[in-house]
Amino acid sequence: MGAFLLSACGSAGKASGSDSASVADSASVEVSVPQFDVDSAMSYLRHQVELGPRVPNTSAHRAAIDWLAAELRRHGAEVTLQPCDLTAYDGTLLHAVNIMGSYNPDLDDRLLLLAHFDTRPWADQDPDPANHSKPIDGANDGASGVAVLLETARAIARQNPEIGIDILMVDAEDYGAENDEESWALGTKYFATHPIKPDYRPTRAILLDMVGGKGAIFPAEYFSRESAPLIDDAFRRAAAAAGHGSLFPARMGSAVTDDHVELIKVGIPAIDIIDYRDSGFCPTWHTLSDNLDNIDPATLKAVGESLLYYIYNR
Ligand code: AHN
Ligand code: ZN
Repeated sequence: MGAFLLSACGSAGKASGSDSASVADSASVEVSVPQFDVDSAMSYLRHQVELGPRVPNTSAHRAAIDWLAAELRRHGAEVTLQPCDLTAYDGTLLHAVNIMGSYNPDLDDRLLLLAHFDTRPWADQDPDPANHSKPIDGANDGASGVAVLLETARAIARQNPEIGIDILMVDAEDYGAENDEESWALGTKYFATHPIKPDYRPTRAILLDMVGGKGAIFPAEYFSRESAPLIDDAFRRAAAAAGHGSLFPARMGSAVTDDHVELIKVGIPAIDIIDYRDSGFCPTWHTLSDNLDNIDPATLKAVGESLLYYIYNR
């Protein structure tokens, strides 16, 4: 993996004190970016954790599906459900549902934003082996990406970005086996190979994964750079312009098998915004410590503001 360079363009500043921040891009055109309300995002995150672990085939998982579809509808999206029965690596039949909320459904140029909403049934990375068979809260691994996307939906409902946007909550990402790459991202694999509605095809995609951790950092991800260097550059420029450049450094993190890879396999350029440190994934990853105590609202806010800047300055 080679190093890469990019230059953050311009000196865009951000006004405060109103609902919409006024920003000037490099061509000095006034572009209005709606506010990302981190308290609202946190309430979306907390609600998911309060439902209980969103493990496929449980009542908390079914409650999450109903709630996600209702929230997207409440924020004006046209909602499509994609139920699918998926066989996990251990033979378990997972009753999965992908949930998509579409904005400007008639436009052809479509940005797909996705995050998984299911949570891992086993804290198999916990330091205490006694916890390895217990389910995790998934405050970061699952709920954080969903929370940012729901708050993004709320912003889009207030201000139409005039491009096609699909917000996809994918199921059955986290029921995988450590030594089996094909056992992860089952919901997105199904989505990528079975059109959720006739003629549906996004132009590009951004995946959010573990976007609420304390001390998070989001270097570039290998398959993202291979597949979509221009999207990755543009996202990092947007983050810098929104004041969050230090969280999105222009250097390589790691190669991560994640939902975006299933989209890349079918030719959709996609990037993964994922917390990756020198020590690996966020230290709470697949442990019982992936709970509300280890969420930093400032991380959610940085990711949410960067994403909104990207959407409204494309
Ligand atoms: C693997 O562990 C193979 N991929 C990480 C994808 C993931 C799991 N993201 C969140 N949980
Ligand atoms: Zn996980």
